[in-house]
Amino acid sequence: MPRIIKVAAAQLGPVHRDSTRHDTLSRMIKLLQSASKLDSQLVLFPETALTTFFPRHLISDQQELDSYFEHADDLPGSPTTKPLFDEARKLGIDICVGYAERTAEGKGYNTSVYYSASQGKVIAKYRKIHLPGTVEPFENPDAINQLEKRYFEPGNLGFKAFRAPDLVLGAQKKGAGSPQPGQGDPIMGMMICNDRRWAEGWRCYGLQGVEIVLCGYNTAGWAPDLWGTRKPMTPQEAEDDSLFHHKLVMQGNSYMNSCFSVSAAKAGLEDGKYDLIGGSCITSPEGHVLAEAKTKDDEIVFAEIDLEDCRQGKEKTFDFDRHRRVDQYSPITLQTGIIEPELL
Ligand code: CDV
Repeated sequence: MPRIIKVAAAQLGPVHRDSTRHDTLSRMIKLLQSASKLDSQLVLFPETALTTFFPRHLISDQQELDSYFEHADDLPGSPTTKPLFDEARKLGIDICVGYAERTAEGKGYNTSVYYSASQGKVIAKYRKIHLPGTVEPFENPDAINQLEKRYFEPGNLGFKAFRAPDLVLGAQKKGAGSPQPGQGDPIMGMMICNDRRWAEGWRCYGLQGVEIVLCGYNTAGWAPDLWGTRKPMTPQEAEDDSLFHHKLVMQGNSYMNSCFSVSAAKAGLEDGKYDLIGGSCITSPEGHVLAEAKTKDDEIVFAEIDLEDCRQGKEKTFDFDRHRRVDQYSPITLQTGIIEPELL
């Protein structure tokens, strides 16, 4: 039976250090309204959607740093974010939003939440697990920094899939006969930016039968100190490569876990000079790009998808139950770094 759902990535153009929260929220609401005209049921916003990607800066002014974080636990009820969630509720669109979270205990996380419009509340939260970059800035004064390890703790909520209610017709519910794989409400997983490059997270979701992975990102087009300079590149070549790697991991991991993925960029020249790639896209369980951003500005990327398309991979090539050999995979959880074979 088809399980059709209309999904969208809301790509944002740059949000600058001096952009006001009011302006950014207005842009996000406008994108939501555009997505609504296409009958979107679910809209994904980028990582740290509400602010500039501040971890590129070494910020010593605590007041400025605090201004990039959400301090409230309840985003839909917090004055700085409420209008977005109110609009989502009004339009009947689920939203997934990335933001910097400051907990009551003072810890910082790079977080995203999933808000269900029909429930009128956040039903799932994810905290970024693979924090890239460094604690201290690079020695090169011209380097593009990535200070996420300085400002955030590694996520502590795991890769926990969840079901989103009221998006597909005729979903099987608890207690209505024995559970049939691929018949219930859609199974979602969230990840944030750098997480998408790590097969481990995808597999954790794959093992929960994930059907749609949502991933917001801020990905530099030019960051030689971060990525290495063994093969010198022009800024354009570096940006092309960065975009290539983004699509490679979204397509490859969607295929290997038989799921759709939606990815949303914050794109363009942020803070006047820091280039972020675009390339927000929706990919299929067979690894194809179904829709893709054409600009590096505010843009809706939309596709109507049928979750039934996940079944082929999950039941054949990637039927985990029949084909996985966990007794041979121990290095994956026992080891972090590389241990090379002994020298000859
Ligand atoms: N925000 C990110 O996590 N960015 C990383 C890179 C650029 C360090 C990414 O994987 O895209």
